[in-house]
Amino acid sequence: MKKLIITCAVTGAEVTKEQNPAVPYTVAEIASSAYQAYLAGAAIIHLHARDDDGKPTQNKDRYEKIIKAIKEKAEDVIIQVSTGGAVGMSRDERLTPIVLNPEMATLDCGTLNFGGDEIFINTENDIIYFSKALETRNIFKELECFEKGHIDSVLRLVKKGYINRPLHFSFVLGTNGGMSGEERDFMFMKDSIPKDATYSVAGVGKFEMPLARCAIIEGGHVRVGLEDNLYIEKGKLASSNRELVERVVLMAKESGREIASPAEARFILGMRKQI
Ligand code: KMH
Ligand code: ZN
Repeated sequence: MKKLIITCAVTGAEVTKEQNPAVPYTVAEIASSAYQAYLAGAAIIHLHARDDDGKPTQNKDRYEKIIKAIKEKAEDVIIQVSTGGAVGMSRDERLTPIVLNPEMATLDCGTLNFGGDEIFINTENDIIYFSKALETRNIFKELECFEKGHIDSVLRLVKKGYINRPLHFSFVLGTNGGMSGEERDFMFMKDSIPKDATYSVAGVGKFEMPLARCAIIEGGHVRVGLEDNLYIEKGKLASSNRELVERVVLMAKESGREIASPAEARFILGMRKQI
């Protein structure tokens, strides 16, 4: 089996310090949390930016400062900027950080309810617009799919030439409004993508660790982090992103799966031809 690529989603746009004081906001906090996750085994950092008070922002300068601070310590780590941003942001606001030409970025592949009155909007034209923006800059796409219909949309857009290979999916399961995160949901998702595609799974909340285990066993890859889940176990807050990554590394060890370095992750995903 291929080595396991661990992505750490360090802060996101929705979770708060009130929910878990370990959620990083400032440049220094996000960079330090990302570095600790990298030391524990994360090859990819899924990055959102926040203002010092925690408000989500897609501001270019803020991303630039965070990326610089991460790279100062973890030079080879893969930075994956979010183009999802936060609910309510416009297309172009969401795309702002790609002007920094990061190695990787998310491409959200469908609209979904996001709890209460919130809708995370990704129309077909949005997806085409985002895909073109990323491909023009040669930024590697992670195709975020929150339910099976999103995979179907991707495959339709691949056929029409709007999304090009390599196809690397992220199944984000267990959101409030998306597909649930039971093992059968994961199996359905992974069996629905082309054979030459790769995938990572991000289980939200209580689904994080059980789905990480499934992906480890099935040869997929894993995303964990405070963006997706605030707890290390039922009723016990995670002390850091690092602790969540360490838990995955332990599970991988138990299953005999080695952890991919950033260089190995680039090769496995087809971002580079050689390690
Ligand atoms: N914060 C969500 C609205 C992504 O990073 O691309 C979107 C999100 C997905 O987190
Ligand atoms: Zn995100």
